[in-house]
Amino acid sequence: MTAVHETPAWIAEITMAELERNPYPFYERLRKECPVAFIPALGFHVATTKEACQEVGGNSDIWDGLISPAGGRTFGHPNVLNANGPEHDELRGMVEPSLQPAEVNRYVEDLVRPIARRYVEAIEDAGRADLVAQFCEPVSVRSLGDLMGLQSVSSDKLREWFHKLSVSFTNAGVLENGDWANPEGFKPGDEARAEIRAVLDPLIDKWIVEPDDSALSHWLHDGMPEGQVRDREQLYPTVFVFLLGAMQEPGHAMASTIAGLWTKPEQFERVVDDPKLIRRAITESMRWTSPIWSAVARTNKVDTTVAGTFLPAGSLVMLSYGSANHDENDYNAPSEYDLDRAPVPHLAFGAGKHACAGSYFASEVCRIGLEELFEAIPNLERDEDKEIDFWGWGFRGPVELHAHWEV
Ligand code: V55
Repeated sequence: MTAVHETPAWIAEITMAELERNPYPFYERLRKECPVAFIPALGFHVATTKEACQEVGGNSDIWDGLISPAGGRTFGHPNVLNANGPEHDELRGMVEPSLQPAEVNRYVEDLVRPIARRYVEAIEDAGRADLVAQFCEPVSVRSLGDLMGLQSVSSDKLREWFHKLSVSFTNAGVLENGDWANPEGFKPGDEARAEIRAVLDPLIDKWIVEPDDSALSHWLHDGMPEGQVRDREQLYPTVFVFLLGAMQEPGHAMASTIAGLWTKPEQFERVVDDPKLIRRAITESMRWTSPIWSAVARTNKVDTTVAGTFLPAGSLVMLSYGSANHDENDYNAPSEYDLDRAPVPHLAFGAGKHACAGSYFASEVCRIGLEELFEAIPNLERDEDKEIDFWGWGFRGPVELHAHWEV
């Protein structure tokens, strides 16, 4: 793949480390100067405006779903993000039944509320906590873990797995010759995958002969002829997708909602006092700091031009939804968290055929988690002595979130 126009010098100087620390300044400039740009450090194009992301993400006549080379290295194929046509229909049809809103409504209160209560109870008497490690991440992984049938896997193990897979998935940097810039960065993902298989293989063996109501048991059996199950090699790549993004991102979203509200103490107060505002607070946080900031791509089946950039067939264009959600054409002062902004739809759940299958489930996990947290600890306050650092280019959220309260 070659860049068709000259890459401006400043783009050639972008490094992975800078993108991970704070991608916003680069992407602000890209939106203005070159909305679909080839980034040498990544070895592919990025689409950075809302219009370009909608055009590329939403038109499956020209564009196939694709993950980055580092994503493919981490998950293997076939996975639901990378599959297209009938193969995608099959995998999407497999994961969707338990995530349909009507189905989520049937189970989500009974599933998530006790989990959220349990993790609130574990911190409420201490008067202080890192809400990322002690609340947002555990509530996120336990909720999905129990839905999938992974009750026997501890929350800490599920957190470790998504962290390791995430390091590997976003290890996108390449050298000028196309080789990986940091091959060591795939080791954590390789370790996690081996451990996941060792833990899940016996569970799968059991579900084959004793189906139950867990999502993974349904993945094995649903839609298969009597007496047959899906081959586990067809499931594992999509299991890894779930054990990364679906485990990690509701936690990111919850933490970013709290961090966003802390930038406007008056808005924080209003949401704590009126839980009906929690949904809106979450929606604005997904726009403000999109948990899946830049993690899926598309590839074009024919030559095409987007936002003035010619893309020969077979180009890889990363959808920078976290940047699209700061597009100045759609949002005033986009870098500000504002509960009261006009509810212009965001792209945090993507677009088109590959739009997030878990958007409703994820939002409900966040809503119930924050309802329980604010109800039990209404005097929750930011620990002003601790910085709030956001980190991540592929996936983004606060690294830690220190709070204290009177007990
Ligand atoms: C995405 C979603 C994932 C994941 C990696 O960009 C990337 C979407 C739902 O999980 O693991």
